[in-house]
Amino acid sequence: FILYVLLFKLKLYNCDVGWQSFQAGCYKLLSEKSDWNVAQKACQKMDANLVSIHTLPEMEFIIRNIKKDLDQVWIGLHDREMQMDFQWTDHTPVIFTFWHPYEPNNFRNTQEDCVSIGRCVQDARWDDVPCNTSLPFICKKIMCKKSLKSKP
Ligand SMILES: [Ca+2]
Ligand SMILES: [Ca+2]
Repeated sequence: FILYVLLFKLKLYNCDVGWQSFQAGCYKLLSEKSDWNVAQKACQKMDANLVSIHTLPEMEFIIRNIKKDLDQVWIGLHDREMQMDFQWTDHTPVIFTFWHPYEPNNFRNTQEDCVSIGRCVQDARWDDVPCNTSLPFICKKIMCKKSLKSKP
């Protein structure tokens, strides 16, 4: 029990106010609609990146606690460099995907190079959409100890 309290305190200690924690990550929804590039830059200003997602529990956490009932939000996945070679903006490896069955599709041969969590509330799967679409977005940063957080 003491260990649990300790872990709980550490969690509170490690995520900044306004960020929600899950495992080693801190997550924040930015509800102001932005194109994908602006969204990524806004995350970087907060020492974060657009969210990367690596497990189903992480995906479920994001749907339940961060995305909630929003129609569609940006995540950090993109194939801007090579078509259908998707990468995360935080440079973590792509080990998990949650595509809608018909995605990614570069719909009607339009360039869809940025990835959102889908329109359907029931089926919050991933869809590639044009990067200039305006959507709310989710930033993520990895927890680190306060002492490591200060900038040079
Ligand atoms: Ca594409
Ligand atoms: Ca698509």
